[in-house]
Amino acid sequence: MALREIIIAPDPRLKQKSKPVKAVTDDLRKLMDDMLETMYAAPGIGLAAIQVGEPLRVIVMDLAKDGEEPRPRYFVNPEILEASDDLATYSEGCLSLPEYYEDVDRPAHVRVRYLDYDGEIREIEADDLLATCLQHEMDHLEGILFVDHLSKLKRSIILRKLQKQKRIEESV
Ligand code: K1U
Ligand code: ZN
Repeated sequence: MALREIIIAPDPRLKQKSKPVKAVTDDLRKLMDDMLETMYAAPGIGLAAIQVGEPLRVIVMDLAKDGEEPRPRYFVNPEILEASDDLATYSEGCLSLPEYYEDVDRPAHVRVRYLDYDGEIREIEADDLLATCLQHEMDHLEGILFVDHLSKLKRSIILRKLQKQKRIEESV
């Protein structure tokens, strides 16, 4: 396994739409292993392949709490089959927008079809943090960041601060 660099916004790579995976191969499993290691190291609870520069429809996630057994989850080519009308609000963060957290409203419940680590078709009924995290990561596959759900003003403040931070880091 290897750590990959996480792309920080603003970056045009994060705005691209990821491509469906044709087959779950050993190379893809290697990417998922690297993504999981990168996510644990960050630390985070989810990661989309585009955040490490791979425009593929692949997500890894682990929502286990501190002290619980790790529970890695892998979602390849995920599709939302159903989304509830009722919404849930969660203070979201993103490893590509480090240190910013903002409330985002999303459907409280979703049913998602995907391929697992072994390429088997699965369906999952998700609510609470799992539903939020899945939708956040699936947004990444469309080139959407959680700040795109905020007002234009809030979004531009956050992205301008991140841009400034990048310039400072590039100059040292
Ligand atoms: O960048 C990402 O997509 C990962 C992101 C996932 C997420 C978090 C919260 C709501 C929706 C989606 C993160 O993991 S941000 C970091 C974070 O939430 C966290 C970090 C350490 C411990 C617990 C949580
Ligand atoms: Zn994110």
